[in-house]
Amino acid sequence: MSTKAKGKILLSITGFNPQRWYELLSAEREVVLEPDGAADPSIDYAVVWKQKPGTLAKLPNLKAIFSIGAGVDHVFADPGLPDVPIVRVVADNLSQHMSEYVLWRVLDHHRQGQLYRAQQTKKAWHEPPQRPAEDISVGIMGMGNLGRAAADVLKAVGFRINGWSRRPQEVTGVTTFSGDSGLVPFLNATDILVVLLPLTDTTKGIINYGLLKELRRRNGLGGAVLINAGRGKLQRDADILRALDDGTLKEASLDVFEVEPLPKTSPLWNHPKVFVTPHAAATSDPAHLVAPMLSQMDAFERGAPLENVVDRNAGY
Ligand code: NDP
Ligand code: OXD
Repeated sequence: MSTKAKGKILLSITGFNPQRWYELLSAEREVVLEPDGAADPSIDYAVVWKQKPGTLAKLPNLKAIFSIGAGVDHVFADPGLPDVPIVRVVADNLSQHMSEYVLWRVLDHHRQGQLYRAQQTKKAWHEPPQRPAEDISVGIMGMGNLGRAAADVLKAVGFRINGWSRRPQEVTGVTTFSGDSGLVPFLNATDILVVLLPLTDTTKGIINYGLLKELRRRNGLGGAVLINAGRGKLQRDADILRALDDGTLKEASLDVFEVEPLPKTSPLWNHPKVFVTPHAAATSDPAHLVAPMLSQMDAFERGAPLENVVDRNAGY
């Protein structure tokens, strides 16, 4: 098929430079960065990250929207969203990045990284007690592609794993919980909480003080730990600060925040018990993600169904 016969792409990205995505996509298809005027009937696909609200409503012949991330809350944030399939990223490369982040943060809390960093600044030589990984239960909220991949890696190191999802599921070597009725039992059995949920109407604000109170605090870690790499609006930053300050939480690793970039005035930046990363747990790499996106478009044009299509009712 010639380049001309292939459907045209609108690349609509805010927050970072789209150049690499543009180069790789345009190697095979015509790509534009802004719709042409009030309405652009020539566009077939939109490849987006936090597209400007209203942009997609100007594309009367749009056939599908491709999110360049696994999360799609940024797509749904557009009130003029057309009713076409939304495809999200499911890719080994992304799962690998996320599993590395989760393993890194779990091990750092488990092996007392905060304590050793503080000791080093004081040149203090003190060896705290050590517990084996099997004494610690890591609870993963969101047992989707990323949660299950992280569970595999943590299991291999020896941690006990609990998983919580919307619908019941069975995962080898994981104690699974689901739905509203499974949430408190899941939390009561969890020492380190890893959040890998999507942001939806149901999950917004779920990581609040009441939820953190339900975490187990009986183990060699010296308190419960929160790791959030899902979305910032799942959590209430103020509740996390309260929980850290009154001992409900021992420590937190936060990759995502209610407002991003995290405002310079946020007390989370300087909190001695908080480890901050700038929404960088698993970065979408165009070198790995553009080829499968283009293959999907080719297959779709040959009549195949799209894969990894978001369930609009569930919101993820
Ligand atoms: P999936 O859609 O594969 O998995 C989502 C999981 O969350 C599923 O297990 C789902 O349950 C569960 N879930 C959704 N809603 C609820 C609910 N109301 N109650 C209980 N469980 C629920 O997503 P991914 O694993 O691919 O990605 C997860 C999220 O990670 C993304 O949405 C994104 O926000 C975030 N992310 C963050 C990145 C970063 O750099 N910080 C990078 C990439 C993604 P069920 O299995 O029953 O459907
Ligand atoms: C994603 C992200 O959703 O990077 O993929 O946050």
